[in-house]
Amino acid sequence: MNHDLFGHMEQALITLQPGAFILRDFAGDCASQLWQDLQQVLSAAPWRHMQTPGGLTMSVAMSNCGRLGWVSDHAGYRYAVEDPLSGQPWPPMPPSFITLAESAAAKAGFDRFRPDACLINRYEAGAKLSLHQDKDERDFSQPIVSVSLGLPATFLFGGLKRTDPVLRTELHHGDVVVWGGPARLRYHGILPLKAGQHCTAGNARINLTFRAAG
Ligand code: MD6
Ligand code: FE
Repeated sequence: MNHDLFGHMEQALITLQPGAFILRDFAGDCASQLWQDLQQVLSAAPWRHMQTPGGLTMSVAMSNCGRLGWVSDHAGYRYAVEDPLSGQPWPPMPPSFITLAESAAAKAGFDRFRPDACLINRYEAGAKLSLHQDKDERDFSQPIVSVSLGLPATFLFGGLKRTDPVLRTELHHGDVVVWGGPARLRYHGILPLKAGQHCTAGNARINLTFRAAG
């Protein structure tokens, strides 16, 4: 982190690959507000382990907020306006979420990003996300903004083919990844989470991914 002459923090924009940026600690200052608002969302749309189309139970627990929510079941992956557990619309995206996502996107050069979906992932020790592409969204010209909270995890950045070489980086509480343009369809994943304790999130890593899905 850099300090300018007046002591303000300069948040570094690190280019990982063309179109993929890491904003280290970008969400650090608002993390406690995000955490508080997240509890509100989860009281309406609690954690659940979805089924893959192949019938396996995902190790990552999920929820959503915003107009659209990402769901997986025997019928496949898609965005849905209702929470299948409650039959109700997903809870609205808290203003703190929207402000953070739009300002991170703008910092990375995507100043027209207006998310309508926020997928919320919870990893406990051993939970992982296998290499995948995010391709259920309508408009690939819009980026994805990903916010990490709680325990650190190793993020895998691959290429456009599953077998391409994979880059690794550790994501910490408050780090934001903006992922768009030529990086938008790259394979990526999360290695199995290592056990630990985080002062806010306890034994878990929480990830918020914001998308313009519809
Ligand atoms: C996670 N993230 O960090 C899972 N996808 O828990 C993703 O799958 C992801 O972080 C697209 C863009 C950024 C991401
Ligand atoms: Fe993804």
